[in-house]
Amino acid sequence: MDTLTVQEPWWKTSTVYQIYPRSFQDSNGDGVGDLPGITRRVPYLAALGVDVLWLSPVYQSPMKDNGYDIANYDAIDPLFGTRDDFAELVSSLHSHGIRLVMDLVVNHTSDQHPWFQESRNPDSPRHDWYIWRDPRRGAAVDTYAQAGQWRGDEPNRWVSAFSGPIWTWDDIAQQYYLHFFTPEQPDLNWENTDLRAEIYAMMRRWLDQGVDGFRMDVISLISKPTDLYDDGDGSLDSAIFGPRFHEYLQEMHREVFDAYPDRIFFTVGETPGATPEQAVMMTDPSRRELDMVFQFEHMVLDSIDGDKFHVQKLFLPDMKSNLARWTTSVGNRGWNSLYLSNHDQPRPVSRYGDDVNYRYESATAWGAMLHAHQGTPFVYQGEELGMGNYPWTDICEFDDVETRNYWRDRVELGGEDPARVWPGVAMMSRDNARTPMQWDNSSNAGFSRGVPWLPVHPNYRTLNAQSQVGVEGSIFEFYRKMIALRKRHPVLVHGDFTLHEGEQPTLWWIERKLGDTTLHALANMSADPVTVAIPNGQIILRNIPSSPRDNAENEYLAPWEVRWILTTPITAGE
Ligand code: TEU
Repeated sequence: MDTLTVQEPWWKTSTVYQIYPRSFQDSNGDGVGDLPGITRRVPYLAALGVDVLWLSPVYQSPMKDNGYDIANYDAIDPLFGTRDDFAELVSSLHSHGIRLVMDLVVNHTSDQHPWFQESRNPDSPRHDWYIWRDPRRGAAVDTYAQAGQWRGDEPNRWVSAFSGPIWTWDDIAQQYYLHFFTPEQPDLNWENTDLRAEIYAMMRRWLDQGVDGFRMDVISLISKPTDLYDDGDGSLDSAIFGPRFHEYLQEMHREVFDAYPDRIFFTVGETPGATPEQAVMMTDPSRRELDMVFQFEHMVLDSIDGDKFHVQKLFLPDMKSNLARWTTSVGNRGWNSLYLSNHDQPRPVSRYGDDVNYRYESATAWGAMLHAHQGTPFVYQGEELGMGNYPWTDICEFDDVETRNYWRDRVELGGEDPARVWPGVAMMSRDNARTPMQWDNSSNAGFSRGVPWLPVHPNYRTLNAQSQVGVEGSIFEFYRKMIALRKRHPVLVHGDFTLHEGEQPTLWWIERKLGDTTLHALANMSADPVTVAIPNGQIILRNIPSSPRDNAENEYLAPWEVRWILTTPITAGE
């Protein structure tokens, strides 16, 4: 093993698994997943071989955005369990060698947080902890747009991430407050020094509980741009990376992580709107900001006109070149995260693969090509089983606030043809990722003995963990093998990256090189065979069994076939 590897922080060789607690495992029959449920499944995570668990929010919350609206940063919501349940989870994870990363949601809180309640009093020292503005002078209070949502004298006409204005009037404060997401998620005012100190202290309290780091929700929005308060239109795209953003991250690093010189933490910032150049600024270790960030460019390649619910089939070369650009430009100067799915995105096997005819092949091909890039891979619960989008039939079935608001704006208020809006909503809704985890073929897929908060996918009788764990040829076993290979082959972690360009559009071919070792990852991302001269070498991962009939083994790739081929001076040319 090269010396580089030895000195590298542990998160470079890690694979992260994300759990959305509501949907993972219910233990008390209330239909919602909980902490004891997760603890029960730690051996499953250990079997998969992941190193880190990222837990979506479990803090006390009115659940207007399923926990991304926090009312008490130090309390576990009773829906999920108790502090003791949390301590038990930490100790079980650690005893299995798995680290725990918490979701840190500090761009905003819930409107039920005591800070916000105090802030509504203009005389309170906490008034300045949120962002309050007077109505626009001279503007009539009316309902000129989107009935019921706008008053007309909002400080400006910026639109929130989940539809409607970013301003909500508060009768007690007699002012508007700012919220980039729902009105129940008021934005914190990071300009306030006392507030920042309070957030850092809260983060240290979690690290003192044994937590190993944070995934930072929409961290790129914490420093508000100076023109945000001007009269005019605008959207969140222009609110990212405000003037004090890097200063705040560096201060957080000093105040929180530097307080523990003997521990190496893991931080990943969720940064919608980031470019590779900004990612390098945030993740260059010498700048002491973050370890890695989630980029979003590759998540919008299939959307039309910047509307996430208006989608077309992905043009694969766009994905290849996007991931290649991020890999080469962030590369070793900073560090990349690698993901195709999370709790906000539809299921990749349905979005990019073929969940009708080639579920196993396409799920494994996408997984293996993603993991062949340079960065830390993230697996979202159920991805390792090939779970797909839910067959929605009616808008009433959705729970997600983003989906419901979009439908309201477009169809109910906007008068658009429901038949035109529906396919994009069904394909892209965040609830596709949030249906319960499919554990076995018992009722409710073994997720809950009560009534699940979202419906279980009807395919659970055949598609479930029980039918895959330990079963050769399953998606789970493929992921397990792939995750283990990262540990054995430093080329996957450190190797230089090249994308073979100008190839057939459905062929994806990546080369990684470290010293004398070359790893070829190549896949046919379609249902039609692809003819290609496949390099000789040791096949360390493949999703199609080789067969005696396969006499043209090295000349073509079967539908959705992926191979990882290792060539060293010894194997080359064999
Ligand atoms: O998401 C932030 C974000 O950018 C969302 O607008 C995201 O793009 C959208 O969900 C995709 O359709 C984070 C969390 O991941 C999300 O679950 C929260 O709802 C949001 O922040 C507010 O906290």
